[in-house]
Amino acid sequence: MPRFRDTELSLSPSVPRKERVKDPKNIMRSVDPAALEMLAHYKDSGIITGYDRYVAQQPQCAFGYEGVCCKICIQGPCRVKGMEGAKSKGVCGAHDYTIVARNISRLAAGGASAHSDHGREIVYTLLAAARGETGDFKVKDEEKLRRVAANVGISAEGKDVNALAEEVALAALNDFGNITSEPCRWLTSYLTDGRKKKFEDCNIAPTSIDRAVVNLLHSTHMGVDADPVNIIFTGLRAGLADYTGMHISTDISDIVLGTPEPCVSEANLGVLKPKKVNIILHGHNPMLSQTLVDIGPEMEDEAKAAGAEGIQFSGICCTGNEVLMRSGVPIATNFSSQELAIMTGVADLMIVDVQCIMPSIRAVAECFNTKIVTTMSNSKIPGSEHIAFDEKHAVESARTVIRMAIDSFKQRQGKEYFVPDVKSKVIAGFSVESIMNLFSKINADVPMQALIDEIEAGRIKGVAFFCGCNNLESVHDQNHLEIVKGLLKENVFVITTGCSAQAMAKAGIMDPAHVDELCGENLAAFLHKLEELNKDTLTDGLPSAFHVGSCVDCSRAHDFLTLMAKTMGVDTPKVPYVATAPEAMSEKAISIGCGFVADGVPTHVGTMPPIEGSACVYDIACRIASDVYGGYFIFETDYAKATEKLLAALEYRTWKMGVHKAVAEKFDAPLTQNY
Ligand code: MSK
Repeated sequence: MPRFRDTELSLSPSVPRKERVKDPKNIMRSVDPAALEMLAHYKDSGIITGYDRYVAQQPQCAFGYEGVCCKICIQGPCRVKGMEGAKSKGVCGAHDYTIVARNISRLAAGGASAHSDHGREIVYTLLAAARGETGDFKVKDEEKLRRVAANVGISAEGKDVNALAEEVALAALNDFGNITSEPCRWLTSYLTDGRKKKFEDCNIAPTSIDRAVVNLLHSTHMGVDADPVNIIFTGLRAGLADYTGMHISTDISDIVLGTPEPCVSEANLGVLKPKKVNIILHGHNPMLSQTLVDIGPEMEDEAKAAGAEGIQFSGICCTGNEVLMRSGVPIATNFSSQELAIMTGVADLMIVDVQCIMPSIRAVAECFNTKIVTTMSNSKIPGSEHIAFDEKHAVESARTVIRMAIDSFKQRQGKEYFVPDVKSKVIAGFSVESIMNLFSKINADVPMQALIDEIEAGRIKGVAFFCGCNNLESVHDQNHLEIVKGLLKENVFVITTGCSAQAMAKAGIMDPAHVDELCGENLAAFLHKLEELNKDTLTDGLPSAFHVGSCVDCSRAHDFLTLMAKTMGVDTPKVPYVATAPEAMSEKAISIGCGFVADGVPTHVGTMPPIEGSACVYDIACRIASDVYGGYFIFETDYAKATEKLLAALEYRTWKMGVHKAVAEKFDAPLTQNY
């Protein structure tokens, strides 16, 4: 057992920068068999995808890659060389550490604004529903509304459902623009006491989401904060603003659309049906897409009258995850391969909302018979059609979109298509509530104790949370799949969101049939026991990895951690829990990572953010963060090494917890809270 924290955990990635550049001639840019079939089929077609554009960008600028290119004022861009020491500075005199810290923290601000603005849109929908301004949405999960109200300290007494919903919506909006010095309610209501104190002591608890982002942009403006520790910790505050925005999104989405329960579905391009009207739902905000799915059945006859066998919805990225979790809509694919879904030739219409939508889809769609429809005022693509989402006319807009898709289906007839016959069975829909329902069959009073007992007995090594994107820099899906396989074999309980979950879904990791082959003996036994005890509600068994939702549902992963900590009677940095973003790509991945580090979690990132240009900032992220918050970053691009590092982090925590417990028992003393 590790007696001291392995210092290798926080050292530089095992693969040097030079070797991370992919061989442009190697077309094996994915491990997804459907993606590979598509790329091979269209090899000589001249159609350009993200896989080609990544190669065309090589070699990428090393200054930008390492984060030492400063464009914050217009004297720049300034490029500095950290290895040359203090003599290499920007025009204003900024060192490498100031430049790298500012650049990376600004990425966290971008991520926090994306997640939280998404949350704000959802809150306005609840507010409109509560005030009777729309008949298209209502409170679907009243129990969740009451639970959320209680969590954030709103009394439900004597209030009807709409009055309570209005109060919850207004309280959530207050977290965006609170003018007092009180920290955000959707943050502090969900933390351990230890975390609350830590964030207060370190002054990183945001008082409002908008202010945290504005404050970060101000402090990283030219000539303001030059101290890398201060800048990075301001970035962590943005990470906590991101946490707040994600939590609001998840809570309010559950209230309006329903809290997910286990469901059966499928994933990969084989879910597209040539003889049906195929509508692909892509982006992150689920409101209009869920409306489409809900009214789909009543539009089936119109589709059939047009000669189709019906309507087939499928999803990409996190809108796809949202409709999978609540309605079992199949996943077409994930981020890197979004253009390939259009290239099947059977996608009649792709409706997009916000985030992770490659602008290139419109150009690819021109080669096929696919209509691209944008829906949000802040997210338009030149040349595509726009139908503005408005919570008061959602059903009307959804009908219009479906009719456009039916028209597109008619025009597609007789045209060539190519749909790889590749798909996997998926069991998804695991909210924290639904996982606790499963666990409650083992321990009705304290459901989480069921998992803690397995960990404390050494049968399960801990929990790994997989999240984040694809990154065209890496081999599509490979890091996700290799790391999860490594951890499952070592009996680690896995929960996952985002494109990571979609990579696993496509690869069959969410098919219960593969549990015995993928999981270590102890983990498989635990899953089978849960299946047996829940067989009255689980029709198709349990998967090896639990899909807990979309990007904003990383809040569910925070809640899972907090619940573990509270059940164990410790603060989060003592919990055997790790997070990984094996193919991180977006600014949101950075803000999510900052939130997990602040929440005391060893957080692996499998693609390099622009941080290597400053040894000082690298050290703050990997070591100083650990000393202060208990959580830290692990940057490692090699999946085998990353697996080892994640396991080492779990083993260290389990070992330390065992020692502390033994001491507490021996001396009949309270369990130490040190970590
Ligand atoms: S969609 S943020 S590529 S997970 Fe949420 Fe996937 Fe990352 Fe977008």
